[in-house]
Amino acid sequence: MRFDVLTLFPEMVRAPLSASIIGRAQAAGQVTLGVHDIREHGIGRHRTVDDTPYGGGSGMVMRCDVVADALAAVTTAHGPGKVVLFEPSGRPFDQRMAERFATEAHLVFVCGHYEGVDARFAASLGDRVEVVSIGDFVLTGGEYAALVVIDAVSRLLPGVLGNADSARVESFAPGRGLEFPQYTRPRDWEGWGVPEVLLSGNHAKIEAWRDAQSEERTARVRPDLARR
Ligand code: J9Q
Repeated sequence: MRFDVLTLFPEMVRAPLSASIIGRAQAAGQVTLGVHDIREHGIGRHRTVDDTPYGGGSGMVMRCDVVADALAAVTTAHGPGKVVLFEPSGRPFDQRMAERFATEAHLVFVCGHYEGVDARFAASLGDRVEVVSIGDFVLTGGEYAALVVIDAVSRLLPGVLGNADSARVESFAPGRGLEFPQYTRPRDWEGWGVPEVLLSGNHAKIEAWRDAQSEERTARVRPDLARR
């Protein structure tokens, strides 16, 4: 799968994705990442990428012509792809969206900064763009959102997770609550033991205990998930 990221801060995106499992997926050719500096398409000697909002107000708005030129350069070089624009006003990202994105061959992420991108950019793309938010909080820009989505999508691709990383049944699968608590050695740590049932070797009892723990945790921490 190919990911292209359009950003004003390429170094924020490249380095984190070269580490760990996604780094290994790139080295193995399962994931190809292109990172592109929007400023290369900026206007004039100062490579201007933003301007003050029509109608007034605080902050700066990214110019639609600049962002559209940056996108055109990527699609000319690498073919069209589904465009994902990160904005606080987007549709909320979740595991179902990750699964849908994982069926695409090519995703192009556009990371807005300042007070976002001129609305005509998304409007001009129609069905080719999805405006996405990763949660109800304010970021300085879309770069961390792109990292979150690339991680969540990449680990769903065939072969990206090794056995040790395990694609086991997980939280956020439809109808599933939160994970049960996990323990490993040492068996006693500064007076903290491990629940006796996990040492019992009785797998039916262990499964029942884990199910009860998941249910209790989901009801307490995520009543919104418990209800569905
Ligand atoms: C671009 N706050 O916030 C939550 N999901 C995405 C965002 C975001 C932001 C600012 C700029 C994306």
